Amino acid sequence: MRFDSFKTHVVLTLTAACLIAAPGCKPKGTQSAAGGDAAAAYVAPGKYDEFYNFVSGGFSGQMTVYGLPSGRLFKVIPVFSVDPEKGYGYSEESKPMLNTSNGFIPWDDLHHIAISTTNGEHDGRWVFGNANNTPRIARIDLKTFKTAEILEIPNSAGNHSSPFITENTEYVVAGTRFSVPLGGNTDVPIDTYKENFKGTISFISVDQNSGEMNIAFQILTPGINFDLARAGKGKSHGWFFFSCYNSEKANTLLEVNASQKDKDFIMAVNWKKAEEYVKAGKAKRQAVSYAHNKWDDKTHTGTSVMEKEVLVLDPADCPDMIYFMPCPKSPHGCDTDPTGEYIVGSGKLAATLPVFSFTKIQNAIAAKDFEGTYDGIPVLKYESVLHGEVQKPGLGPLHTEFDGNGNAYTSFFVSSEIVKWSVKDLKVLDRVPTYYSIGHLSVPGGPTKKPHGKYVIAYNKITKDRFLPTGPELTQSAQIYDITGEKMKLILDFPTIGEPHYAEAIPASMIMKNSQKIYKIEENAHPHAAKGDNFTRVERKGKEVHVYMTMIRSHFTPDNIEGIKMGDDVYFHITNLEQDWDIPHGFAIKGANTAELLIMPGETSTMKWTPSETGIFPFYCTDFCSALHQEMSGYIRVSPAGSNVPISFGTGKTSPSTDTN
Ligand code: K7E
Ligand code: CUA
Repeated sequence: MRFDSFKTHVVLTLTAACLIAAPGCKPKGTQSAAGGDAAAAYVAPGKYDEFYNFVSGGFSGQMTVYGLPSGRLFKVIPVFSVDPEKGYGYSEESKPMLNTSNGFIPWDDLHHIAISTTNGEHDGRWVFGNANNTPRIARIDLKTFKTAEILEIPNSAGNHSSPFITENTEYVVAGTRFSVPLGGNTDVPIDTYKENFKGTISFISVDQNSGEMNIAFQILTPGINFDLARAGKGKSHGWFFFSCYNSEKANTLLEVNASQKDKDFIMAVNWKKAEEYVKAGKAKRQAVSYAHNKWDDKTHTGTSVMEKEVLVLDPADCPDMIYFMPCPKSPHGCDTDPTGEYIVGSGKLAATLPVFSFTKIQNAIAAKDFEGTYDGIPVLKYESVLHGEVQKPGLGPLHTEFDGNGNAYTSFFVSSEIVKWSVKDLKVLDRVPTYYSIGHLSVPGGPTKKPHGKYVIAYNKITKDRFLPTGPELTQSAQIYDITGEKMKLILDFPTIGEPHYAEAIPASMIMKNSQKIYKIEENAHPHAAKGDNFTRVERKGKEVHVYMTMIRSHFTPDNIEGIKMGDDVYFHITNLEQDWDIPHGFAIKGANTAELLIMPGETSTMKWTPSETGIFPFYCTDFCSALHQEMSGYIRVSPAGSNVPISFGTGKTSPSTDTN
């Protein structure tokens, strides 16, 4: 979330001097802003990092991959935004990945990621990310670090509470940030919010072999806003918890109108029960339209299909499926501890940090210990389900992560710090300042049943004086703290891309052993692949010219092409014949108003080019691939529309010896 309005609100409504000075005021007795034990983050040249850190790219729409503890950037994975560096969203094959029911969308805002788990522990298969703006979930394959699938979510507007996964990655779950009118007539006055606006949460099934996602069912909810969520695990496996705000159902000036009530909610969903209702035929079919985009590693091509239907459960038909738990003031993060017994709600405007007990929730439900209902849904009594409150933890709690030793780490935006506390007795154990105004935080394995621990990383909203200035916008940044001792120790600042929100870290050993080195050329099933120089050719089909080209160190075949005419669309289908790790070739042609192509070993990729004038257009390889990379180039001739220059093509037809004749 962006915090501008939140800050204003806090300054207006709370009086603590520290708040007005926020962001960046330093709690007493903390170490100085500079320094830190940088040696602890040092990874010597040629040595590997211990963890991969998958970090959301915020408004860049991408996901980034860093090493921990070095903070070195390894990769920007293009997900929801076009990326000229890799030709993503520009190559003909990748364009379908960004298709939606609103057409091709070149940008989105990625806030949260989730690494797949088995039995509640990281398994290193996939990482999921959310598109916050035009609601979608992406699945990235961790063998190739490529976006393998993007599924749009209908009946959603602002897919913030997402993606969160169940213990065995049975489901990826997504809650809508904005409630909106659903179904047939959505053209209604905004001030009919209370009658007409509804929320949904979506349970997206994941095929355990292929990873393929499908919307299993949606649950209709009252017209509130969903912020974040977590699955239960261990004893609470089968349940899901969502933080909700705007229980006031305000539709204007939310910073005031959605902060009226003393408490909002955490919504507890019994998804095993929901599954039973779906099986029993309680879900209604609803006609909708949403894009389902899949990448095929064999054809090196994305396809986009419009899905037409979704199953919706209405809680009115499904008793004992969802419950509300009161949670102080506008909860943001909602995090379950490694045992699954404790659920931490972080009320952004609250002075305490409530911790709920799953056992008490179950007991209260069994005893029908309700304080009333909200839109027909039972509301549990706060005191009955509360494990306890962390007293005076800090100001503006946002998110909580866990280590494997019974400790929790909560980020505090307003007081700009990480606070370590004991889950069992709720005592504050330590606090360190962050520079500045931390949003999310991450402990390696923090959301799993078996956290890997060792570090906590702060993803900050404001950078101020931490790095060399770069004009009005400073780099985004993160900070790493060593948590192996009793006290947290700052060991490194590192810049990040976009605005980082949630991130997860996983031991490198769980990923690197599976990392794919090449695509096998014999498995290339692209319909336009040229799997050897003898398959290269140029074919005219009316106003379309198809160039079937290969690339290998250090030439293109063909590299001289003639017979293109004004008014033609030229499709370069280029196959990289290399079968060697880390030898992509690039392709760029003068005047192309798209991007380059960056083609992996064994892959085929297509660029569409429409010449805008006659003449000779050079093309070249953009990735320095050999000592003769600079020689890896060619020419294409474009003649006037009526010209009778025939199609011709070749490479090395004119050898240097004949050239001297
Ligand atoms: Cu940045 Cu997860 Cu969108 Cu909190 S949210 S910070
Ligand atoms: Cu191929 Cu440079």
